Amino acid sequence: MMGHTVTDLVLVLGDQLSPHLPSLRQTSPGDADILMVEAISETEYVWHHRKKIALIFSAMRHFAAELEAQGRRVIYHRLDQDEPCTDFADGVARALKAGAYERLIVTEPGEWRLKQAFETWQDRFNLPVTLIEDDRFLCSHERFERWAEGRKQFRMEYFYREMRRETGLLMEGDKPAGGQWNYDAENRKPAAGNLFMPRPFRVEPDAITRDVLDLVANRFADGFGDIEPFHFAVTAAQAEDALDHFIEHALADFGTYQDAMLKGEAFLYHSLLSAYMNIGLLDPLEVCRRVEAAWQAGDVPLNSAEGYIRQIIGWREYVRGIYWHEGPDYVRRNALGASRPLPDFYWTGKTDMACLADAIGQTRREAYAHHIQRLMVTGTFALIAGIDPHALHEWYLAVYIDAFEWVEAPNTVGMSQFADGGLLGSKPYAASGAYIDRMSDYCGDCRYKVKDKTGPDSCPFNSLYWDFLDRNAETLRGNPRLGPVYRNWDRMSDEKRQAYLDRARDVLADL
Ligand code: FAD
Ligand code: DLZ
Ligand code: SF4
Repeated sequence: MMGHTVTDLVLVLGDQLSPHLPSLRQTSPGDADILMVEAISETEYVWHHRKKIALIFSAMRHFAAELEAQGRRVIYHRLDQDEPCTDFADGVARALKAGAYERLIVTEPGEWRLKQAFETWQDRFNLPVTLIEDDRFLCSHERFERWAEGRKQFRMEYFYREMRRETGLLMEGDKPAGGQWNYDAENRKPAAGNLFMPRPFRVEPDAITRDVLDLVANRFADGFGDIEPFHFAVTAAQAEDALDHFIEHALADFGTYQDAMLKGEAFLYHSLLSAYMNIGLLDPLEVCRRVEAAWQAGDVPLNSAEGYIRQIIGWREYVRGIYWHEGPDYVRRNALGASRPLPDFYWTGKTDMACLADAIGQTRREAYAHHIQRLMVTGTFALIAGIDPHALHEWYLAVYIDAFEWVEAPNTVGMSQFADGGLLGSKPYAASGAYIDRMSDYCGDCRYKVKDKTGPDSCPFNSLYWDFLDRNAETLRGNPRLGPVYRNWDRMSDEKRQAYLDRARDVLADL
């Protein structure tokens, strides 16, 4: 009989479910076993939405079955087995006890927390541990460092143009298609409800998903968010169908209504593809090529195709670069010294502010809110109310289906809360209620009055906005983009300024 020739153990994480994962490409069934672990530690590092746990477990189980069908041997630890693994190291230790592996291979994880832990394993397990760079991104660490070198401020737009040139997406020779790099000026229209609004893509749960839903319901009985209905894609083939659905039904209007919000409409013209790209079911560059092809075929306008592609090869790659460039302490930054605890209504959705109640309510139900709800409703409120950015970071990391630290943290700590002091954005996304009123239909039914500035029923955003600027004047007054705003504040009468500050004090006391 032939001896056992398997020498490598490949650990595959719950957001690495791609057949083209470098650690899978670089090993073959004959010489490597795969290890996948539903780990207690991973379900507990934040209070994850139950749909997020269910998506990851179901997608992991489906992926393991696909690997097995390709002839791979998969050691798979379930959370509902007799003695579940406490963490990844526990899973590795068990595998090393059972098999004589000579090397452990992992594609680098998406978080500093795990990267730092994995770097101790070589000594801990007395075995060579190879961390391979994750090449499912367009911009390697080295490429981002080259871009970042010598820049005092990072601006997405310049990074994005380089990614356009390097991928050739929407390029005509060395010129951007249509003559402009960015069509955002066309992308700020409010939406109105209509019967033809696209319905989100849905998959019926199969037996594997049903098992996982039962596990999550039992084990996380007090967990955050609704488990059912559960209609996410859990395989690459289903995620492909979700992409087709988006391109056919929503992409054409994506650009125009990108910033719009409508009561009771959680999804509008958004793609709902972030989670699939983040866990590996869809390849981001493939997604962009499909979007470009839809534009080339004349099916969708340029402002939508460009707007969509920019989010992926621009924002998504840019925030990832910043996350790794800035280091593990990035999530602790607090440039504005904000320290108020996160209000309970971020978890319960119970608030009279209609915009927040809607965004948080749908977050509880769907584990989803689109970008403008995250940035300009939950994000702006926390910013102007002075909420501790780390607490808010943990909230975003928990509640969204697509949340992994490499993408969530720069969006929260940097873009939304300005807690990195303006590294990522040129000014804080502070706004009064007027912005939400312009971009949504929330204010009409709200208990608060968006046109009332300082009265007892005035929209809380109105007074918190000025209170925020006043509170942070020392840090923000010198910001060139805020100069006109501070001049407005200075021109107000003392009584008016005091009325804003008094109303803000009452609003904050009520939190
Ligand atoms: P669409 O509106 O259809 O956009 C298309 C794609 O572009 C998305 O799928 C996503 O891959 C990418 N994208 C768009 N905006 C961004 C962005 N700012 N950064 C990175 N990628 C982007 N996105 C996550 O994937 N995970 C997160 O944990 C996350 N946390 C966020 C926290 C805050 C405070 C904010 C303001 C934004 C956050 N985002 C996050 C970015 C963005 O809100 C989501 O990517 C988007 O809402 C996902 O829904 P969608 O797939 O329907 O996106
Ligand atoms: C988010 C998550 C959860 C809830 N559970 C698991 C798990 O049990 N096993 C696993 O391999 N991955 C899980 N994940 C995803 C990891 O937390 C993710 O790989 C890291 O956060 C790195 O991005
Ligand atoms: Fe939100 Fe203010 Fe409008 Fe109410 S009035 S929905 S609190 S912006």
